[in-house]
Amino acid sequence: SYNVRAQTYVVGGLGVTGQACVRFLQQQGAQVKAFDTRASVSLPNEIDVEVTLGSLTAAYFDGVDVLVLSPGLSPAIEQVQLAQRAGVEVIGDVELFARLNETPVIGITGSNGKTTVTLLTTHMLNHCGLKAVAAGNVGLPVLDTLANDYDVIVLELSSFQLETTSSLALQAATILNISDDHLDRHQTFENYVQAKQRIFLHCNTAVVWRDTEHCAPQSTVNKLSYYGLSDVSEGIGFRDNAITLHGEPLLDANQIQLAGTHNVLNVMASLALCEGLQATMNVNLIDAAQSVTTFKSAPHRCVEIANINGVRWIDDSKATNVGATLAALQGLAPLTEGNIILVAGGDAKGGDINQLADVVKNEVSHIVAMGKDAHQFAAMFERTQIVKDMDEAVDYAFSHAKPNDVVLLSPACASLDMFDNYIHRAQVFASAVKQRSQA
Ligand code: UMA
Ligand code: ADP
Repeated sequence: SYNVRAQTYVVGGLGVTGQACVRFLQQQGAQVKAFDTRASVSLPNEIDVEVTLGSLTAAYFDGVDVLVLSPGLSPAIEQVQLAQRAGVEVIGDVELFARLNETPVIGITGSNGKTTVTLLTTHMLNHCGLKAVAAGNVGLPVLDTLANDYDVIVLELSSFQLETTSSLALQAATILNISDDHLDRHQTFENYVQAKQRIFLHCNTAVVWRDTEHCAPQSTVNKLSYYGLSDVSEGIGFRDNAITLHGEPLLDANQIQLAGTHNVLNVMASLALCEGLQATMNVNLIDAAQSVTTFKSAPHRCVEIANINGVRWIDDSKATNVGATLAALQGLAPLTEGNIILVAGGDAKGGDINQLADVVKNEVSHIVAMGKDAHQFAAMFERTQIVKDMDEAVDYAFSHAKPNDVVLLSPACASLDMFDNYIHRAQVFASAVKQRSQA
């Protein structure tokens, strides 16, 4: 087996992942030092490690065996190039985990729905009496799961994490969907798809949405398990407003607490992932399906935060790409009597905002756009108002919304040009709405 102690490591990046790597490697008794590309980093007191900020000298990698790179850092940066030229192996924290882990793992990637499916699958498995934990991109660094005794680990994997992972064995895995995202980092759509496809490299059951492109495995897997909204006798399907398994009804769609068709698909994917685990452990799919009735959405994903004079204000700040905003508009339109006012903008990360054009024309009365790529919304849709910040956006929406309208914050963009993150963006939105409601 892989001997951590025998190697000398550099940890690249000191965010949540880098800190977990330093802690873990030191506990294992390995030699570790770390770098961060930023001018300063703040570390908790208990972490004691040699840190180099900014550029590195060529000698920095002398005697180093492995660079564990954080997902937020591109393998193309000069520090990583330096390591590669020095013959240092470059891996991510998920690869390190994969070399040491002996617990069954489920893997989930995709442009949208990862966190929802990760949390829902974990909820289902816990409900079935297994000790399951959600980890990875969802927030808990994977290495932090190794100290505990779990029956199964449910891993949310970003394209960045998959890029530096090569030996991760998965009992069941899925690419939920693929639409433009992170093109600023992956350069081309094809590279982005190839990063996601790495999830199937050592996969037992591949869970596949039967009605989409790019998501079926392009490498060999043991078993394929299909799901989708069609009425079918194989795998997971849909008939008479119910999710079916091998043609038999499993769960009435009315019992799903999450809004929108995309969430029916999320439930299906989660059920199929649980079914994929049946080869190694006892999972009762009827129990798993029943647990959906008690699952609530994570915050900032199409959640109503206020109803003021008949206008519903919805926080979908987690919509950081075009695919998520499309799903929100398509999901909300049938449930909205009045108009939808869309609050959007930020950093489009190279994604194509024009993909929203058709839905926006049919479903949206005004767009209020802010941030770096606001002009892209204005170029797509005539009734777009560009604003300087969230306060001005909420003001504008307030003065234009009529009873039965919905004001939807679903930016189709990352928040980082104006806010700390999508949570901060949601908080600024919510407090602006609250202020107006009290005025
Ligand atoms: N950074 C630098 N220099 C460094 C290190 C980091 O500039 O030396 C910057 C990065 O460019 C990035 C930020 O700091 O803007 C954070 O990067 P990081 O790699 O340190 O991130 P972590 O704090 O370790 O968090 C990461 C995931 N973040 C990213 O991949 C950007 C978290 O997912 C994840 O929860 C965590 O590991 C635990 O596994 C967040 C995310 O935004 C939710 N993910 C992206 C997404 O979902 O779209 C991929
Ligand atoms: P991720 O972790 O992939 O970002 P989340 O579950 O956090 O996914 O949801 C992110 C955004 O995508 C939210 O705006 C949510 O409403 C939307 N969304 C969730 N599931 C899907 C899906 N299956 N297809 C398209 N959009 C989705």
